[in-house]
Amino acid sequence: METDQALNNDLICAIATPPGQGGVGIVRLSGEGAHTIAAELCKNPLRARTAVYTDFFDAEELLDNGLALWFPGPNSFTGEDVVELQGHGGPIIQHRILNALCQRGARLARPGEFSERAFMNGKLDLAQAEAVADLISSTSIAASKAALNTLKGAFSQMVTAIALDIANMRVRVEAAIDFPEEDIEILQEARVAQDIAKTITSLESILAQANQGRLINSGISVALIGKPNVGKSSLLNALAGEEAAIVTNVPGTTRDLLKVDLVIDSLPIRLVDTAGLRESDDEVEKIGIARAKAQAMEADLTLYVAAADEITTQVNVSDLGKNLASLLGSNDTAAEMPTSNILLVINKSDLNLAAGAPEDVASVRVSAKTGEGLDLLKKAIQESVGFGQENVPFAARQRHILIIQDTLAKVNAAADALAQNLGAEFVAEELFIAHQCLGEVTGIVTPDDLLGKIFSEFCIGK
Ligand SMILES: Nc1nc2c(ncn2[C@@H]2O[C@H](COP(=O)(O)OP(=O)(O)OP(=O)(O)O)[C@@H](O)[C@H]2O)c(=O)[nH]1
Ligand SMILES: [Mg+2]
Repeated sequence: METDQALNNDLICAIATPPGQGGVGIVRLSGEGAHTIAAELCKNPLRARTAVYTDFFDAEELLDNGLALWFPGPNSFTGEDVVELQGHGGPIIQHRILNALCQRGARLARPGEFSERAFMNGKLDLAQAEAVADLISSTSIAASKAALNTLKGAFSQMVTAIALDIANMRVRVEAAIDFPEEDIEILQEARVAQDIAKTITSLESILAQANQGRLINSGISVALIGKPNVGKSSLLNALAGEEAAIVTNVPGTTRDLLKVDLVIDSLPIRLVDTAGLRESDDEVEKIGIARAKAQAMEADLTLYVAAADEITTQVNVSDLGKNLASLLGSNDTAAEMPTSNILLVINKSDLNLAAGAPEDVASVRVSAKTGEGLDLLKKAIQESVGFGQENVPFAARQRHILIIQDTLAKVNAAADALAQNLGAEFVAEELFIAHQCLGEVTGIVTPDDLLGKIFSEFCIGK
């Protein structure tokens, strides 16, 4: 995105309803001249914020009929003049309306351009604009509630309050810079250390909440990994509640990756079944095993599946890491893959009731066949990524988490500089960077290329 484009209010149009057929289809128009062009198409005067029942024409040809709604700027979603033409929901009709608009000077909107304009015109801050996309793509009631809270400003308000605290501290710290001889005393008197400590606590708390907000929003990927025939595909089917994967007693049944999306207590999960890991000369199976290994490295959580009737010795954490590493074919893998992201799943518990779970490894005993232990497994999956059951107050993204982490690091650095009596300017510098950094959540200071990236992930018409 280039700045001149972003600041432009040239006329954009797009179909705002999903593609396909429906009772109603909405074409949205925003920018300078929206009202004039729409009134021309309708051959009818439009009334502000009032639904006008009208025909839609291309010159003399009747295209459709429906409602025209005019929202004069700045009281509109984008802050510009906006018109919605609500006709019949068919792709041909809507494209003809778009065509008629484009012939009169409008251009097709880029993905997310309506939201981008709302942001540029101060109608929404960046976290709120992102929440529009997250609300639309949410996959559970809890996730949609969280995204709506973010859209309504819950997250932004918390961030802004912390930014204000930092700003207040900066004022006091920067005032002390003018008195280099007494700056330490001034900072003490101004209780800066206490306020920095308070800010650190606030940032830690918002970070924990944002992490929940991210999990509920974007979910996690979970890979089923293990030797052939241990029941990985059976587990995928049992968790998904459908026969998605082929199950046979022939080792090496699964070759391709098979991905299933499910939601466990409002945590969206992409579960990936993989080929059983073993030495193989089969060309196809070798490719499948390579893909399985890559998946194990990529996933947020690896379920290492073993069969209860094969478990003879106790496994400990480092053995599990090594075992997996050797299966994955690398001696270094254990180091790269934190054991906290591996969960041992002992399947086929119905076959060997006596096999105990190892005490020193996070593990769950299940039976894909009888369903025993599946609830515990679901809970363990949630716990392993730190997802709580309590209400998630707002939706967040990885981008926000990284920013808050960076801000926290800088405020901690300010606390250290203060504790070591390095002088007010060192404290001021860290607080300055922290302040700038936190502003990126709401977009007070956000590089243009980042904005372009964020909005391009939206769909057209939003
Ligand atoms: N008794 C019992 N048998 C199971 C259980 N889970 C799977 N099986 C059986 O174990 C065999 C292998 O199951 P799969 O789910 O295909 O195993 P897999 O790990 O996907 O195997 P590959 O795709 O070859 O790597 C099948 O005969 C299943 O019926 C279980 O919990 N209990
Ligand atoms: Mg399989």
